Amino acid sequence: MALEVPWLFLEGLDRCGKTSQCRRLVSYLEGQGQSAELWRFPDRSTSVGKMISSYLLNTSQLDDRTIHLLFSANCWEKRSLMETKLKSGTTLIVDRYYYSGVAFSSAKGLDFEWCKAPEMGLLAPDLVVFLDISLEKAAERGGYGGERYEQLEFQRKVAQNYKVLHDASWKVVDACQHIEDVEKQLREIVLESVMSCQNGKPLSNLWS
Ligand code: DGP
Ligand code: NA
Ligand code: NA
Repeated sequence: MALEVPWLFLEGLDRCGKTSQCRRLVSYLEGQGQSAELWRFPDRSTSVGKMISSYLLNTSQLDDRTIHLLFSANCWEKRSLMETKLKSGTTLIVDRYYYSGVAFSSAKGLDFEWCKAPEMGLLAPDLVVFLDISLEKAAERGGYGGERYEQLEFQRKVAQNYKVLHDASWKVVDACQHIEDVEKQLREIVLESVMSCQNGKPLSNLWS
């Protein structure tokens, strides 16, 4: 089945501004009369998501591979709803998706291919947008340090992993810019992808 709406996800280090930008994009699209929803991974509302949340808040401990598989399971449990939404013409703007899994879990030393394996068969998006922020700038922003991974040394490794994962299909936006300038660039990227979707694009799976 061909889709006439794009869907995309935003990736980046903690505090790069993804969440605010995702919200702004969704209201923009709705203002244009388009059906759009903001999704976010991890989705902390499910029972798997609650285990992830308590791990991130340091109130529980889990083996590195176990937590990775929970992050994957959290994507899998939303897969069929995701497909339904997309087929019904809703654009999904997703705050993190599978690249976070590889970037963060392999920062603990897990093998890249091992990390990618459980994500095979998840829906592949039309577009990955990477909000690029320097480590120092991210650390200066409010609230940093609250959760398990929000530490400079760890984020440095995550940043290196994103560089390895990065390919030519990603759009990179400089997230050190003023919030309105980031927003403007994201709108342009989304409009471009709406145009290229008008003839219908097949829905595909990872990792193809
Ligand atoms: P937030 O986006 O603020 O809800 O934070 C989620 C945190 O979890 C963030 O530090 C990135 C991290 N994360 C997201 N996906 C994965 C994953 O699949 N594996 C691991 N280890 N961490 C992840
Ligand atoms: Na976070
Ligand atoms: Na966030």
